[in-house]
Amino acid sequence: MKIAPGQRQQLDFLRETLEGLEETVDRKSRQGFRDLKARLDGWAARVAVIGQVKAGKSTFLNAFLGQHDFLPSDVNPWTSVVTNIRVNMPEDPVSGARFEFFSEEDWDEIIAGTSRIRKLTEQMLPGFDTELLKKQSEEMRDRAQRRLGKHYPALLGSEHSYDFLTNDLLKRYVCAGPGSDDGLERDSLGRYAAVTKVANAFMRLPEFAVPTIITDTPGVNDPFLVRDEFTCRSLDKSDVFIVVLSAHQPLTEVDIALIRILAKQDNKDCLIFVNRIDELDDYSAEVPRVIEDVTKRLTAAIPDIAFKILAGSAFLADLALRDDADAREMRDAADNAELHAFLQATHGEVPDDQIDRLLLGSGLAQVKETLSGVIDTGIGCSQLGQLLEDVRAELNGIQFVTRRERDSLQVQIEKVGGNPEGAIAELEREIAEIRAMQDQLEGFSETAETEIDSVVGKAWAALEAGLMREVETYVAGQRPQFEAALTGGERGGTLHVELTPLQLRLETAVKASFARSREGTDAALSTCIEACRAAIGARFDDPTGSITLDELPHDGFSSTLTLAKRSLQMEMIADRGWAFWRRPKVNVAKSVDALRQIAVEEMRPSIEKLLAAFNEAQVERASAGTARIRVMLRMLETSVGERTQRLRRDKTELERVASDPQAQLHMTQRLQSQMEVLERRLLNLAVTDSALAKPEPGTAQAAAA
Ligand SMILES: Nc1nc2c(ncn2[C@@H]2O[C@H](COP(=O)(O)OP(=O)(O)OP(=O)(O)O)[C@@H](O)[C@H]2O)c(=O)[nH]1
Ligand SMILES: [Mg+2]
Repeated sequence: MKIAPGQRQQLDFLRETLEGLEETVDRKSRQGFRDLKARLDGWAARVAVIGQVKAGKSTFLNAFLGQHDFLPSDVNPWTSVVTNIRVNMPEDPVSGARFEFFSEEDWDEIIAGTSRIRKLTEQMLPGFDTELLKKQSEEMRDRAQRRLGKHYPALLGSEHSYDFLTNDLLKRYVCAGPGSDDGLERDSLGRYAAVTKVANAFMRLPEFAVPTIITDTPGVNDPFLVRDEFTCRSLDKSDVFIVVLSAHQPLTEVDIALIRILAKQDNKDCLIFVNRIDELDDYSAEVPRVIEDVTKRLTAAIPDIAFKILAGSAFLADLALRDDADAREMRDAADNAELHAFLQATHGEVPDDQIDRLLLGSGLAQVKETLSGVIDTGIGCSQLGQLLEDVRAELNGIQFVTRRERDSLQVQIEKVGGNPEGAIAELEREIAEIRAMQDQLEGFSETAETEIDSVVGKAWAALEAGLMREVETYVAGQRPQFEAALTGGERGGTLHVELTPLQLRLETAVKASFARSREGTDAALSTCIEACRAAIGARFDDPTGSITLDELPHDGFSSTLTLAKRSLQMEMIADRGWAFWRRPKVNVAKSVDALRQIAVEEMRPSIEKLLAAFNEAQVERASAGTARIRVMLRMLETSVGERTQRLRRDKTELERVASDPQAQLHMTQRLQSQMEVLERRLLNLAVTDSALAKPEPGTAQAAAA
């Protein structure tokens, strides 16, 4: 089957349209369409595979790509580096890989981010998580230095590229595991894993109809917190998530928290794959029960989203791909009565061929079909829809300019035999008027930009204060817990403070802030557009009708970046007086105060990242909006500039021909042939415009129709 054929049609349609437009328009108008084509060439469906350690993510992806043993998947070593498999990206090499290494700044960020709270941690919280993070990142750097010796400094911040990629080569960069430090060949396993930030593998697979970037991630509860950090960052870039769960241990609290955050992000789709069903005892009976259980728990935890839940076994799919002798034996073992009963119960058939039975049982085809639908009707639609809007805006701008050109030619033809001086004076007056209008429009646009800058700046500052306030309030609210722990008879010891409710409150605060910022930005933008339209209205046919604020990026905002911590651990601070024989008492006020400091310090890096992401989103929306306004102004500028030039030329021409009937005739003929060129161009543009207005195959409208 083909994955995302609908979006293929849409991509082809857009590319053909852009190429056609590039040919139709004159040289100076081409750049706009070239830029849009570059955007189109960079587009990819982005799919991330996530899940707990050893759920079978890498095995699943290998089966998905139809390449047994491509991504390292075994008990040891484990995946420790985010790996992007870039399929059918037009600008990429057809095979090979590029590995990007950590830079000095990346290390500093990880280590310095924790040193600020080191003292606090040592004083009050032995064994606190962030200490572990720091320790791990230092260990990781040391290990890298030890293993790489004199090559280490040269590697930092650089990258390695290969024309061909083998499984062993990939292992060197993306695997970690016990034994990857010492006792192994220098060249082997995980040699570069500690310094690799991200791995990119390039391939062409005909099964994928559109460019797709598939990301394999380290398990989310990877013992390496540093890696968790990078996994979270890479997730923000994906549009579809495939959460791989293990059938015999489905849906932990961590899974639910993760799915909740992912599913709540705008325009993101979340597909659940319950893997390893072959390990269940009686899977024809167990699989429906597991699916029901997962569905029930997800519906309870996240009631407003209907999840796509599928079950299968990456292992069975992998077996079907292999052709070694071991595999043959394993296939025979897996192809048992249980599998047959399962196939009969779920699919109503047991295929004759063994490979077909294994593949059907693996559930892979269903995942492909579901993913294909998700790309075709979900992300693909919305992102390419946005691009289509921008193509139309550019096209309408050019139509407008061309029409003006034609009209002015028309006027010229009429005036060649008339009164040149009067005509010139009239045209000059018109130029002055247009210039005044342009100044006015510039003014509107500047006002809007200033206003937006202020909205964005204020939103950021208010959110920062708001989030810190939430943390403080939350901690203050923990006092009863401390007191309850006391009356419960506890003396000293450790208290665990759940952060999920705090996260929820932070999320609500961020959402509300974003909504306010968006409202302010949108209001400034639409006021500007309306003012511009009113100013243009009287003098021109409105060239800006196609410009709207539809489909701007980031209608809302939420981020995976709040994931970093799930609970805080707090040592109760004891009051030890001189009477050391008494049992120590917990000092509630001091403990709450200590918790407050810890929480503030601990949450700060996450909050800073959240703020940065928030800011990026609001700035992106604002920039996209102001870019549309600039397109609008550019439409006018181009036409006005050309017109002014032409009028000057005309003046000289008119003076020359006024007294020479032969020259008059020549000029009229020349102008008429220019007119014909423009008329033809306008006709072509109109045809493209109406094609763009129709719902194309693969779009949401077409799917609905
Ligand atoms: N029986 C069975 N084993 C599986 C299945 N999927 C994966 N495995 C095995 O589980 C082990 C771990 O699989 P991986 O693909 O490395 O798991 P992962 O999720 O990528 O693990 P990390 O990268 O460490 O997070 C391997 O030995 C696989 O062969 C399955 O469907 N059934
Ligand atoms: Mg893996």
